Amino acid sequence: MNPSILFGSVCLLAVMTTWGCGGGTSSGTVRPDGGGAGGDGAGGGDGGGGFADGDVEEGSGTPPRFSFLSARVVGRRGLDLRLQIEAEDDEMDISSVSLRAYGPGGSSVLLRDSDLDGELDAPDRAYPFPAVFDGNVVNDVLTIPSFLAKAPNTISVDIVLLDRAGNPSEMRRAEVVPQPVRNLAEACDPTWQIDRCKTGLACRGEPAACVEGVPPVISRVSYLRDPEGPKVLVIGTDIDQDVNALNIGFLDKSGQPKFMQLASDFELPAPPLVSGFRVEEPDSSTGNNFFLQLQAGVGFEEDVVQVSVRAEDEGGRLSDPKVAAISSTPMRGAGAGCDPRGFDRCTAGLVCSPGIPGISNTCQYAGRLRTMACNAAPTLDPMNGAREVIGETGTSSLWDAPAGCGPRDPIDRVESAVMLHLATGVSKIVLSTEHPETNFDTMVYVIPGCATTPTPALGCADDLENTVSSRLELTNLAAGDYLVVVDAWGVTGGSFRLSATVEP
Ligand SMILES: [Ca+2]
Ligand SMILES: [Ca+2]
Ligand SMILES: [Ca+2]
Ligand SMILES: [Ca+2]
Repeated sequence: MNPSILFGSVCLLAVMTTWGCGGGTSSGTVRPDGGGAGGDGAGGGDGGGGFADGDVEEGSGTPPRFSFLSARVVGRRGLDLRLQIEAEDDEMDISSVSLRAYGPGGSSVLLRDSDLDGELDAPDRAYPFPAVFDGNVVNDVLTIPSFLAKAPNTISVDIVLLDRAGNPSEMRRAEVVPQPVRNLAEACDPTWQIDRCKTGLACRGEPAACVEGVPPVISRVSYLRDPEGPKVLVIGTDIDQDVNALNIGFLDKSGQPKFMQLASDFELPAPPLVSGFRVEEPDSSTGNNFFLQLQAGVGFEEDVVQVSVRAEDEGGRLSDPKVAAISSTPMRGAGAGCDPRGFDRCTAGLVCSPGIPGISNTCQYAGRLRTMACNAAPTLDPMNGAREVIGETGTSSLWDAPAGCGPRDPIDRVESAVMLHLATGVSKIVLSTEHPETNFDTMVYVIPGCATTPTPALGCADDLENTVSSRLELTNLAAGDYLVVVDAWGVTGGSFRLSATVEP
């Protein structure tokens, strides 16, 4: 768990993403570090990492072989790192990229906050690389969103490719090519790959040139009661793709500013009373649409009965304010349209599917969706060599972690389903997400069969000491098929590596 902003001793979780990279519920190939709520992905241990010293357990097959590597800065804000990778692998099983970064003078740049205490502490970080092979050759691009937000001094990177068996390639170094910045009226690349416009300018037109930007527009705000504390949901657009902050105002029932104390736990001296706050998200980098979800502490809505929201872009341009009064979440029945971001909810036994914002979603029977998810799930078969799965959380929640597994028993968090096949019984099995590919706060639990109806879990694990990754040990497990759920504790999911180690 990693609460971000604290609100009177209770938690306010903030997540803002663009739809293009997941809408806070799903993820692209590599998801950005979500702002706020458990934002910086943690990856626990170093087992299997390309730079780990000595304890890499090399598996079968042959290692990937580099033929070309380049690195450059791309993106709307010049914060994304684009790696062009050409390599070969005889088994065509390249699965991740392990990376180290260096600043001026060869100084090592810290990339990872392994214990999520807010301080970066580890120099290596691994990213899933779902490479597409042509024969045994890969020529692919891996873009890491917001890489330079955390590591702004990076001028070169060392890369090691890892395959599914854990074989590391030789290390390759690439100098990071900077992204040129264009001024008003200069030609520009609207995809931000070749260059970008100066802060506050947009790239538009035929041929594309840097022009003055326009303010964002907020299309919808809801302020909804919730057992975990009221939620503020905001969606809007900015055709310049440069929203970087949301200003949230607290109002009483007559629409006047309401002053509250925004406090960290036990903070002294007590912070001043404020009638609102600002959520900054300099990391969001793509897409015209933005989405913000905030959650305040239980009871907050008794004092603040309305909120007003204004979006602000990089040029300081403000949207018109939009006000929402506290209300109950609208409920939808089977087959009805729904919004997967939480503007409404499906009634009991139904799930808003497919859970992808911006397209048509409807309330569907959860049992049917669970069967489909089990059928589509990758399989761990540790007796037959399938000892790990690298995956990403999906777009909806079909299972919840059992009560007591993690703090505050979050529900409706996005997850990934993995089937575990045991040909024979085992005296012990260890399921772990403690790997560098894991970049969100995981909870891991095991349920017999596919669990299409509520079924007690055989065990659940949340955080290991000093990391938010999970390690679940089960003993005396009979032969059969089990469902392993890699669920998110926080409101954002991400990518993970799940390993299974068995003792017969
Ligand atoms: Ca290989
Ligand atoms: Ca704008
Ligand atoms: Ca879930
Ligand atoms: Ca956890």
